[in-house]
Amino acid sequence: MKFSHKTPLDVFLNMLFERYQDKVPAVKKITKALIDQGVVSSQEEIVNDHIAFRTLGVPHLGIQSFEQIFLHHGYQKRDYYYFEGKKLNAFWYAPPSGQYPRIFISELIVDQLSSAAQDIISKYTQHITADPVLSLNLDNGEEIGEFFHTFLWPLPTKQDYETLLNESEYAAWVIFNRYYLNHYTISVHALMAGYNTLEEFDAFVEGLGIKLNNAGGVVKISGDGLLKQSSTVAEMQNATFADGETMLIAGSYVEFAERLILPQYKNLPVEHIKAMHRRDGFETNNADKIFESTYTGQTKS
Ligand code: OOG
Ligand code: NI
Repeated sequence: MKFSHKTPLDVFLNMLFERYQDKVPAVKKITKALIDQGVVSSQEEIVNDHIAFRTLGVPHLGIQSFEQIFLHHGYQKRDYYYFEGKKLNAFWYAPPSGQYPRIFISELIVDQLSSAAQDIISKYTQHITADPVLSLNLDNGEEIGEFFHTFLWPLPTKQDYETLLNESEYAAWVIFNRYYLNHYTISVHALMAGYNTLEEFDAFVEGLGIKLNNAGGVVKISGDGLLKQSSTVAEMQNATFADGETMLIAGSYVEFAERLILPQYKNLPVEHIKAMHRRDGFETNNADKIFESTYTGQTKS
């Protein structure tokens, strides 16, 4: 996805994507291979199914703060998801028009963590005494784009990062990476034959030497069988912590989704099939495993 710098939404989505593709080599590697194979002629031709962000559920931050940016630009809040084991809440947001990706925003339920972990998170965030999104000009695309990459809290020490990592890999990821784009998602059903099923697309990506997240199996399938998802294992980045210590930690990843045609439309001629005829939304059990793309169980294996 790339936009022609028109609306503020175009501007900030573009800023997010530029930084993300510079930091996650798998993004350009997959795009280049698709271009080389003649599947698409540019990044812009790849349909972006959704993008995802992670937040901390503390006063003035979390979903209720972050979502305002997207609600302001015409997104509609849809279903709620709860991840008991990972202690997360999430919602997805439907885009104002077909050309934009869905948004998936999750939030760590901080008050379910141990007091040691809560103390660390509070140490970094307690100086935030007002919702930072309220002081943004939400009509200024550049300002919003910069906001995503502005540090709302200081860098953690390596020790704090590791204490969080032992209890919640999600907490450690957010405390270091903040609102950096977590992933974008290629709609594989929109590609040409040979690449438009998830199984074929996964084989293509693995053929590029890119490792896929195998938590719960490489292909995650919703209960109705209509939403299939896979993702790469997160890119490792050499992190420098507040105390100058360094460590290889998880960054972001790329996801692939195949949305199958809803049963009531399965007899429509293929050329009439639009996004509205396909399975929409997300699936708790798929998402639960997709989160693990940044977890040590995947990045270390
Ligand atoms: C989001 C994981 C869930 C999906 O499509 O179900 C997800 C994350 O890793 O933050 O992206
Ligand atoms: Ni996703």
